[in-house]
Amino acid sequence: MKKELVFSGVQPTGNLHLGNYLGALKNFVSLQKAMNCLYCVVDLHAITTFQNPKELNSNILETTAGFLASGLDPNKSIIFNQSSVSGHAELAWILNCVCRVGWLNRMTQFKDKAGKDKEKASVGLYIYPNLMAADILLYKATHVPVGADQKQHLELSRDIAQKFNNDFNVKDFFPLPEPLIQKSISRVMSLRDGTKKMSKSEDSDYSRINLKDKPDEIVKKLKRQKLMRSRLLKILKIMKIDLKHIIY
Ligand code: ATP
Ligand code: LTN
Repeated sequence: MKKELVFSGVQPTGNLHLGNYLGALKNFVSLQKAMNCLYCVVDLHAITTFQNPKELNSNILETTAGFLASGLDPNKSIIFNQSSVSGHAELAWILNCVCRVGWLNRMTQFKDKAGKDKEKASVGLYIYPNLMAADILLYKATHVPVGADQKQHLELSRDIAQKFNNDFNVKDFFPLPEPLIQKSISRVMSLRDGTKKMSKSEDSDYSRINLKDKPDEIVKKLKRQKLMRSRLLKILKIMKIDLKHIIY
């Protein structure tokens, strides 16, 4: 029988927000009850865009604290930092040689993050999805809880696993990992621009609700939000906030 194992990662790029919680962390917590789970703070992914070394160190600790505060239990799940296991970078190199350039060229996250001047993006940002595939395949993980924005990367991980198994004639060596994406809330949108997802690295702190925000800060942000009414109502319902608190 196939051994089931859950793996997921979160980048230490800033404050954890409502999107991270509803899209990923909430699911991490429920999965740890029934399955073996590995949850990783992916610092090697974070450095694909510039990180101040001191801030990165503190963000690694903050993200880990956010994991625990959300309900991850170190007695049930393995929680660790990516760069402490050299196998992630080693397998990523091998997978760089399996993945095709054409596959990476289709990745929409690279296009969004690299912006207009792609020539100036780091090579790391371009091959970021191969490191993500390495994270998962290193442990032969079978299930990967993520937000909807990571679906394309997960499909690429499956393609890489399949090509490796075929090229080296090792059927089933790497299991094809299954994405676990929440049905009800898989993508929480930015409070400032309803066409973009809420994200840690967006400049304006008014674009997101951080898990550490105090109630009055949350109300202040919600009063300034630019979401469609239906999206706003959905967020308010989850947060158990009455509409009257945010309408003047
Ligand atoms: P960054 O802005 O630095 O890219 P991020 O906020 O997008 O960071 P990640 O660390 O890339 O967060 O993602 C961690 C997990 O949270 C992933 O599973 C991702 O799919 C999920 N996630 C991130 N943003 C959202 C969102 N707005 N809605 C739902 N899920 C999200
Ligand atoms: N790319 C993911 C973070 C990530 C990840 C992983 C998620 C890195 N490695 C392995 C699931 C499995 C993101 O959320 N930006």
